[in-house]
Amino acid sequence: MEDLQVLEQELTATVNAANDLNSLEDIRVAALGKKGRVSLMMRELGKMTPEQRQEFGPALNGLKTRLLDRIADRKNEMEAAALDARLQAEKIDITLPGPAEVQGSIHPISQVIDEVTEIFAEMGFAVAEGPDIEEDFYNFTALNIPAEHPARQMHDTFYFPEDEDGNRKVLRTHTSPVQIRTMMSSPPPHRIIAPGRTFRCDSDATHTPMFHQVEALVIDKDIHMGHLKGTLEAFIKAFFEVNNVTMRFRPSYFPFTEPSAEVDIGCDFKAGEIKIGEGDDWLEILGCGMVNPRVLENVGIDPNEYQGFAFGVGIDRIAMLKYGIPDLRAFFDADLRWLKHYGFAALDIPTLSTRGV
Ligand code: 2U9
Repeated sequence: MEDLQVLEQELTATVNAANDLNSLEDIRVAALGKKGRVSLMMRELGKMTPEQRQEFGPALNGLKTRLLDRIADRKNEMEAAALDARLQAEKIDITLPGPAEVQGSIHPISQVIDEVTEIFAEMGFAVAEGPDIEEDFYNFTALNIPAEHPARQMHDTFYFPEDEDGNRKVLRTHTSPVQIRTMMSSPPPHRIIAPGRTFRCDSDATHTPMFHQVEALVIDKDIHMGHLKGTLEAFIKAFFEVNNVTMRFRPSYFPFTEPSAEVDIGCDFKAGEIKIGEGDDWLEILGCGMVNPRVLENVGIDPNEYQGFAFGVGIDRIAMLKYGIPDLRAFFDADLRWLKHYGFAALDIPTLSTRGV
């Protein structure tokens, strides 16, 4: 019987020296396989006296266990080293631009959101944000749209399944819940815009289930429709980069504003092109109104002390108008050729801040 200590040292050294999985397996078979050196020694145990067996049995078993552990450890070391090497070899710097054929650019909707934000920032408005998945209270009830109100049907809402308390969350149908959250979390005055994604279960040539809005809200003392009109005029002139704009306020109805109006701007349709600002034609551009006193009460603001105005604009629509994009659905196709045509260079500067430079 070989000296077990010497044998263990020898086998361990070969395991340590193995540098690929195949040679490690060969070493295992040569030691512990059917005809391996350790296995053959195990067979010899049968021929020994009980006293010899009592000494060699446990010693041989111990050797076998330690050798198996060492082989498993060596295998793990090799696999970890192989993974490290692969990660090093496959490392890519995602901050570098890709090849020209897959290089993107700023989407027109992002560009328009930046432009609108810039214009309102100049007028002292802060940007407010909120969740896409909303509670019924913020999306409807606080906005004077109680359960069973016909306006809920107007909104073609995407509902989530009922939770254990019987409440159903919704994909927000407008960004108005952001203003409710703002008014409930800090005292007036407020001067905010809420740009973002909105969702309605509607899809045709002029509607997509996900679309973008920007809404504005001003709450202060002695606010009246003159402030609303002046703000809208400044916004439309800056956004469409025109010096004059004619506006027409048509009476309308929204549960959250009273009185409410839809606003048309003067334009000229000539040779398939729209010239915005003046002309004999009218183009519907947004909805607005004075914040309904009931909405103020719902968020704990005294309507005798504070008043406000609000308006909402469809981002996708004004992007199409400003940049001459004919088909709404192209916004969501992720077609790089389309983006090359209509997209904007990275770091392109929104309209307003380039003025006077
Ligand atoms: C609060 C109070 C009032 C926001 C308003 C509109 C009118 C409106 C549409 C424009 C095009 C939606 O994307 S669109 O289809 N919006 O006409 N939005 S008033 O009024 C508010 C909002 C929040 C607390």
